[in-house]
Amino acid sequence: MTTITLVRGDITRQTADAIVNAANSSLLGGGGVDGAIHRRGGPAILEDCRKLRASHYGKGLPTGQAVATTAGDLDARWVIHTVGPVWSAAEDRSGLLASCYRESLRVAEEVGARTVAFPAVSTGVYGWPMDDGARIAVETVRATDTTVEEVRFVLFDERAYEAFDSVIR
Ligand code: AR6
Repeated sequence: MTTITLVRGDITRQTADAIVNAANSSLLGGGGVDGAIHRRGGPAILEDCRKLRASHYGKGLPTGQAVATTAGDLDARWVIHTVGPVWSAAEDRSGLLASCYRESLRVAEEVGARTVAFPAVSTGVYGWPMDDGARIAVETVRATDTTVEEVRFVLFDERAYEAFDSVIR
């Protein structure tokens, strides 16, 4: 059984086996969670990301997929980078958002992580409505069969926390 917990705060301050990054396909950094992770985690993470771009992911990491790197100076063993979909009112991309959580858990299991901290993927720069993003996140984790023991959603502000809390209840 996977336990789901909610925490309000900065994901880069968490202690966990793996911390999930809301990255973009380039894997070379950005704003939001991505910027914060690279800032606090230091250059080792970017170095690993560059190696991935030079090998398996020459065209970048596709939306909905996930890949692990070192966590550098973060209090974690791995950062799992996943690329959320950009919100679209015209097209239903929720399958891709669900895939981010599923694939991140698959990678977490592969590397042997038992505790995984997730941000609310796609709900920042990528514009996904928070309530819907929270619903997809929680439902997908609940529906995924995994050896990961704790999934911790780390929510940056009160509104995000409330959105996740109301889905959990
Ligand atoms: N800890 C926890 N949550 C955070 C933090 C933090 N330090 N910082 C922001 N959030 P975003 P996306 C929340 O924009 O929407 C980057 O430029 C934020 O309030 O980080 O998937 C990437 O390179 C929001 O609720 O990710 C991509 O280009 C949630 O985390 C693009 O943004 C996700 O916001 C990805 O956009």
